Amino acid sequence: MLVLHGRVPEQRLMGKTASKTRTKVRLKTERPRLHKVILVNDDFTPREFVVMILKAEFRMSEEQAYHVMMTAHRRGVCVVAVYARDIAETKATRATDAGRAKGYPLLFTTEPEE
Ligand code: TYC
Repeated sequence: MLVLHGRVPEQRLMGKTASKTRTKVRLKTERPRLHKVILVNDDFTPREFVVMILKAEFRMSEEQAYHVMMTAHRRGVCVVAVYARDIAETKATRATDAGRAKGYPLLFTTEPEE
């Protein structure tokens, strides 16, 4: 009886044309990316209204909200906060809708971090 020891070459076992698909095992589970909520400036929404929305939807103090509003006012946009994707989207939608309900073009967008 012939006993083979050690590694038999893959080509020999599978024939000349057959090939094996090797799927890499992922040992690491990456955390889902956080998403930024971004406040966008416009020329119509009153400053106090923006501050009120930031306090209500993003649980900011008057001072934090004023600072974020003024940053968007001066630079065009300001990152408000970061959250898991659905939370970021829900808050951005609720805050944008609150402006729309008053006839303002106030806009909050979201984007993934890095
Ligand atoms: N630019 C607005 C004004 O002068 C105020 C404002 C600030 C509006 C930030 C939107 O994201 C905003 N009334």
